[in-house]
Amino acid sequence: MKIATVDVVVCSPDRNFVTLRVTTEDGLVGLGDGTLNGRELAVASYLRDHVAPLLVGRDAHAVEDTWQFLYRSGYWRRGPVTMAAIAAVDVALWDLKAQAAGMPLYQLLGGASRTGIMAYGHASGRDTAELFDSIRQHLEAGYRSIRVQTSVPGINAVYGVAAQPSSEGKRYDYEPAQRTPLPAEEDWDTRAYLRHLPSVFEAVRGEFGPELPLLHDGHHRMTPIQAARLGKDLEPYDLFWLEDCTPAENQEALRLVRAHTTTPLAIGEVFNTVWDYQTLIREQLIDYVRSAVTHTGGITAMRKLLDFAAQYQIKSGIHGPTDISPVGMAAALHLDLAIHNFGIQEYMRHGALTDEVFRQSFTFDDGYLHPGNEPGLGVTLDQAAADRFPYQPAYLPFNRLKDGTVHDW
Ligand code: EZ4
Ligand code: CO
Repeated sequence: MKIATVDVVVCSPDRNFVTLRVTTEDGLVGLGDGTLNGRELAVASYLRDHVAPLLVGRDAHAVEDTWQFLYRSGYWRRGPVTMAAIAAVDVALWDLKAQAAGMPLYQLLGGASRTGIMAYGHASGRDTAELFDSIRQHLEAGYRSIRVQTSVPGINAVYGVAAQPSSEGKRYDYEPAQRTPLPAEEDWDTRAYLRHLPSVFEAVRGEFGPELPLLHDGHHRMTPIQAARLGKDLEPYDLFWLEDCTPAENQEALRLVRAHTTTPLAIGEVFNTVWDYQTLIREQLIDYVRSAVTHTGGITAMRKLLDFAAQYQIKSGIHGPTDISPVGMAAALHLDLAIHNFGIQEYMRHGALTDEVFRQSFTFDDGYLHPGNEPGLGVTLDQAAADRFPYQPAYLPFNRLKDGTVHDW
């Protein structure tokens, strides 16, 4: 199964996506996702200029060998651009192998370990009434686990909160990347946030009861001692997880957080290799691995990372925002279905334009996703549709403290 052509499709239906398309001499087409939010063209160039020429003529079946070749032979290791590019190749090759086998990819990963993949959605509101509406809409849309983000009094723009309430007839669509030539500037005050957030969870538990799994994303904005306090303050509300409480490239920081709270911790959406997790996993400082298949070297690397985590009773919580393309989502779903230590899957739903470009076979029913049973990933790309949506510059916002200091995303 020799690789005949390798090309990169950059398109922007609803938002930017980088897709790798690998075609074999017998005409099979495999897809991989290399989307890196706000840095899309860097991955596109890495793939087009430095990886595609190396792949033509190689055996598409050699998934492990190709991964090792790209990781080791480039000399420069790790980093989000490199690992997104390797992920795109890896997922495209797994797609091809499963198509050649005539099986859905999860069968090649060991077969299904469950009947469905529990998913969580993103509810948000600028106040309690708006937040409750958003949670109800998610429940009606079939979600059975909900991430809760809200505005904070005194802060003008908070990440994770939709600017438009979904009750105004618009589809709820929190999309942090703005289609502007410069990143938007937001503000932040950690003390105000720490004071306000527990009252929000108290209100949500009061309205929706004790059973509904609730999650929250701290987006790396706390120091270890602040995160320890928030974890303690949220214990009465029984969170499924508190995500990205500190900037975790300092893995040791989690020792302090862990020593003070039993709120489960999830970390890793900005990580890109197993090395970012060494201390976190070996010392059992987290409960969920948040990496995306798309940003962590693909199925091959994620499988090894999650097998390592499994030895320490740490589960998966694969990153699945809308900046993971339907190709990257499908890869996550096949892996979710196959691994034993599955935890939960993030699922935000793409917009209608994205669905015009990417035809998908996965389903979402009563809280559970399933990747479907088409051979391969089960996703195809409509090139004519992609051509209608050319790349548009779009950047994630950043935030400053009251005195003007740039703070963590
Ligand atoms: O802000 O994917 O948990 N999910 C998240 C996401 C991230 C975006 C950044 O590209 O934090 O919404
Ligand atoms: Co997050």
